[in-house]
Amino acid sequence: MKESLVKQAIEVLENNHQDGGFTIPAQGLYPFQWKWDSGFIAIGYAHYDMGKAMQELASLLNAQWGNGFIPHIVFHYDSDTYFPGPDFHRSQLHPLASKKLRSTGLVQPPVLGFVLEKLYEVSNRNPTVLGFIDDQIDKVYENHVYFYENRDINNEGLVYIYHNWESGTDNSPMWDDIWPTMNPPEYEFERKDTTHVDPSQRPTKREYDHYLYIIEIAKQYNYDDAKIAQHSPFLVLDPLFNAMLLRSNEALIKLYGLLKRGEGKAQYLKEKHALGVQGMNTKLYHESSGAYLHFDLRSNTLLPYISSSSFAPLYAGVPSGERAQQLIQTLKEKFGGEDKYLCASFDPTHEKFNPKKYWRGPVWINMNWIIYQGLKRYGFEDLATRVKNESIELVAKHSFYEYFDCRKVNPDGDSNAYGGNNFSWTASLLIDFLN
Ligand code: 9YW
Repeated sequence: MKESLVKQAIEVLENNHQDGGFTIPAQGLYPFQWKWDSGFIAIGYAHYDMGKAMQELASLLNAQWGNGFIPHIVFHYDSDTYFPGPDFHRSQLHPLASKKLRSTGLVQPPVLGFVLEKLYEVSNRNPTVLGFIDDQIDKVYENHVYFYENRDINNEGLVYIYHNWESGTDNSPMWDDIWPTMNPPEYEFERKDTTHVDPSQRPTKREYDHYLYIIEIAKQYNYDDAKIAQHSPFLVLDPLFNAMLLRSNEALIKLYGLLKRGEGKAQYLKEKHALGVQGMNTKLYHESSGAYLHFDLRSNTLLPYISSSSFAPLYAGVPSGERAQQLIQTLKEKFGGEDKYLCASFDPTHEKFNPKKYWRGPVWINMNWIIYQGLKRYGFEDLATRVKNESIELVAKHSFYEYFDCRKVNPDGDSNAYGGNNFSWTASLLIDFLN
C-alpha cells in the first residue's frame, strides 16, 4: 500500500507542477502559487526531487517585496478559473511591491523557515542544499523582520493578521463574531470556486462580501501596514500564524548557526522569539478552555473558540510541560473520540461545528502534519502515531482530497472527502508521513 500511495502522491504533485517552476494547489480551483502551500509542497518534493523542492521555494521568494513581505498568492500568469485575481488585489498599489510579479497584498502563515530546515534534514545534510539555504535564508529572515517591525503593534512578539485569508483557515467560525462589526456592500462578482466544488462545502456569498470589503479598505491605503493596523475592521493575533512564525524563528537561528554567519540576525530573532513565546502564554492561552485561542485586537478579547489552530503552539515548543498536558486533555476530550478521525479543524462539540464545510470542521492534512510534529516534540508518541495513521487512512480510503469528514460513520452516507481532489499539500505531506 505504501509504495502505491507514494506513487499516486508523486503523480498528483507532478500534474500540478507548472513550467514556471512552481506548483498549484489544485487544478481549476486554485490555479496560482499559494505561499504556505508551496512550503508544504516543497517538503514532499524533498523526498524524491530536491531540485524541484528548491525551485518551488525560490519561485515563491522571487515574488518578495522590497520591505520583506512575501505574498499569499503569486499570480505568475493570468487565469480565469479563480476569483479574486490580480486585477482585484492590485499589489502594485504598494510602493515596495514586486515589480516583476503580481500578487495579493495579503500574507499567509510563515512556514518557510522550518521548511528550509526540513529540506536540509531530508537531504541528509547535503552541502548543495546548505548552499541553497545560504542563498535564500536572508529573504526569509527579512520576512520575519517585516512581521516584527510592521505587525507587532504592541511590541509583544505577537504579529497580527488583518484578513481571514491570512490565517489560512478562511471561513473558520472564529471570525463569525467579527463579521457583524462591519457592514460591507453587496458586491457584484462572479464566484469561481463554487463552479469547481459543491457550494455547500465553501463559504457563502455574504462571507465573500466581507472578505472583499477588508481588502478594499487595505487598497484604499495602498496596503500601508500602519494604516491597515489603524483602519482594518479585522485585526487578530492568531495562535497558528504566530506558532508558525516562532517555529520558523527557531529554524532560522539553527540554520544561521550551521552557516556560521548571521550572528546579529540570529540574536534579533532570539529576542523576538523569547518575547513571542511569553506573549503566546500570557495573552493567547485560555486556562479554562485548556487551549490557545485567537485574540481580537479590535474588541480586545479572546475569541472563545477552540480549533485545530489551538494546538499548533506545540510544534513551536510554546507550552510548558504542564500546559502541554492540558492541551492534550482538550484535544482528546473534544476532538479525539473513538468515533472520530483526528483532527477536526473546529471543535466538534460546539454548535457551530460543520463536518463538511471547509474550515468549519473537516480534517486538513497540513494541520494534522503540524499537530503531529508538535505531539512528537513533547513525546506524546501514541497520539502522534494516531494522527499520522489516521491521516494516511483518510487519504488511502478517499484519495488526495482537500479536506475530510472527521466522523468515522457519516450518517448521510456521502463521500467523506470534500473540496478539490488531487490537492497538492495532501499529496506532499502524505509522502512525508510515509517516509
Ligand atoms: C481560497 C490554497 C488555499 C490555502 C488556504 C485555503 C484555501 C483559498 O486554499 O484558500 O480561495 O479560499 O483555505 O489555506 O492556502 O490551497
